[in-house]
Amino acid sequence: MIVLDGKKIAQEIKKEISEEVKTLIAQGKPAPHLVAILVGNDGASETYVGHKEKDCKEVGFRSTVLRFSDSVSQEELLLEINKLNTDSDVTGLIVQLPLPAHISEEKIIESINPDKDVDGFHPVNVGRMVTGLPTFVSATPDGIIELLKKYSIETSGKNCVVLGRSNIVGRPMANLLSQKAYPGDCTVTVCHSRTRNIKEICAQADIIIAALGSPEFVTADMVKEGAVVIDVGITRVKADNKNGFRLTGDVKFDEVSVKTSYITPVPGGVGPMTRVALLKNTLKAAKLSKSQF
Ligand code: L34
Repeated sequence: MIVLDGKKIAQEIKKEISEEVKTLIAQGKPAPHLVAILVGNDGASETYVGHKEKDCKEVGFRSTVLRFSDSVSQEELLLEINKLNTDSDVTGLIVQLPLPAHISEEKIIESINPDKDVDGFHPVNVGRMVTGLPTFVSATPDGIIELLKKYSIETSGKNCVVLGRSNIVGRPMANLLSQKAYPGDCTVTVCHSRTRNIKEICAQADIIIAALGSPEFVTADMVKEGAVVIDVGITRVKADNKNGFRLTGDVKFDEVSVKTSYITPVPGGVGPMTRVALLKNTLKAAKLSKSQF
């Protein structure tokens, strides 16, 4: 069994990105600038955005976090996004999810300029991804693809089971793995809350991508000997330590890992790869941006 070291791979890719940033700057171009909108005080979102800020600094990007209280109106957010959409000093723009219930995530995502949508959530970019056109692929699926590639994991003709059908992970992941590409060329099954015989379906899988947000859902009896298991879940579960919680994946790591050929840990697996995929998209946006060239 090999533990896929997302943290290490992300570090290597960050080094490559920082070299590219140095080249841009040597050419007299501005450093890429990522703006993140953060609404409310969700502890996990604070942590993730904090990490993203630090990552930007590490590779030489500029970054700005715009904070709003959870009582902010949808109109106010839309106005801010409109300003950023046309601000030539802003390369990439993300709105950290989830948003408070009174704000429509769809409306917010649709309002982002697709050329700055480095999360790859805008329908234009999702459509381009689905049809196999160059685009910003959403960060978590892109990070997983990169991880499979770095470890040269065979995917062609494999049975892949994706657990979860969210717009930001399950659906794009299923689509990418079914595309004619490497990594890809899989036969993909998407399971969700209404799926029957989920255990039996998982037990047939060569590759399992667990993205339900349900702690330790995947148990050893659901996993075939030699399977590849990618754990996207990262739930804060109450614990008796200084934080008051521990991070728990969607996979029962101890009992599942011994059956697998490759498995991602939580933390240190998919999370750091998600963040580095965002950096790659922001660099791509900078290179494509007309206003900066
Ligand atoms: N708009 N919203 C938008 N874009 C995204 O790409 C995200 N996502 C998801 C939640 N909402 C979003 C993230 O950024 C999940 N996510 C994310 C980002 C980073 C990490 C995990 C999830 C991460 O850094 N994980 C670390 C541990 C972090 C910790 O200490 O809590 C890890 O090693 O897994």
